[in-house]
Amino acid sequence: MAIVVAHPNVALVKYWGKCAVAGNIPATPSLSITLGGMSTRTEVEAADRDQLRLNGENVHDAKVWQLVERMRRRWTLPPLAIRSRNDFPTAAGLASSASGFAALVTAIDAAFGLGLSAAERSLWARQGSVSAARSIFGGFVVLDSANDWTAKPLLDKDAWPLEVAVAITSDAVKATSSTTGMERTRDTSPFFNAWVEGGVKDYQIARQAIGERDFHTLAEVAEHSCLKMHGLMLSAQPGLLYWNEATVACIRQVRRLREAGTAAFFTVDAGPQVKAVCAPGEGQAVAAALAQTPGVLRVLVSSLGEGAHVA
Ligand code: 2P0
Repeated sequence: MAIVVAHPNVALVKYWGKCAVAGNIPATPSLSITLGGMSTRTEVEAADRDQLRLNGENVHDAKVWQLVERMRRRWTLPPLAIRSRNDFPTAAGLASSASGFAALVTAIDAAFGLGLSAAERSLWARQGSVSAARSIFGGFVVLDSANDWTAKPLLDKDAWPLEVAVAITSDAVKATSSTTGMERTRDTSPFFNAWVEGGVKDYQIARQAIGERDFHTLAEVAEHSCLKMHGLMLSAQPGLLYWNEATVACIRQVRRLREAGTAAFFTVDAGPQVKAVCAPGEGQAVAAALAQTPGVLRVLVSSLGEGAHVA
């Protein structure tokens, strides 16, 4: 039996699209920050049959059991009881699959003494969900083709303690899953090749900006990566639109704040929530401004968090 806590992450240079090969390999490198203020808590223990409870309900999740079956080809594992709970909305663009698969792999490793390194856990987590490879680590994390597409820590969370205000604009489960949306984008968007080509440059600029603690450059490249990804999504057939009215209002609000001198930039994932990444000490003020924005249900403020770990 093991209990593990993992946190979602938000990509500042986005992953959207897979290589057309087996193994859930992303088409571009990505870079993220792990959010300590939101958590997935997962328990794994041997049972008489496989069972999965998510947020207190019995569910079937094919991706979970595909990953477990893959691990069973490598290790002898008993039937598993998996109980997982998120303290934030599930499948709503807040990276619940990232924290979920990072927690699951870490819990299986701990429960059955597999002795995996963090890099090996990242590789297994990636096979469940690409973004999960990054949630194995805390702080600033990179995922690129080096080391077989396992993620690596880039900078410790305390070395540049950015804050993130997350504006929740809907608790609904998204209409199109990320995996489906990405397949559609790769198959139908005329912009997909340009997206893949540009991703490497964005990634290099962001890495360097983090190394130099250059907030302005990081803000520019992260907003560019985000808006380019959403432009790419819109160019699929049928087009993917994950935003609602409040998403747009929040983006405008963050732009106004930055023009007025607040060190904050926005990013949006495959859902309608807006994450405002803020310089140290700016999170509460940005959260207060986002809370006043029409359509915002509530705002969470998060500092950077640790990688997946036994509780
Ligand atoms: C990211 N997203 O880099 C991007 C930005 C959403 C937008 O990774 O198919 O759940 O399971 O590998 O990792 C969401 O996709 O997709 C995601 P799969 P995943 O954070």
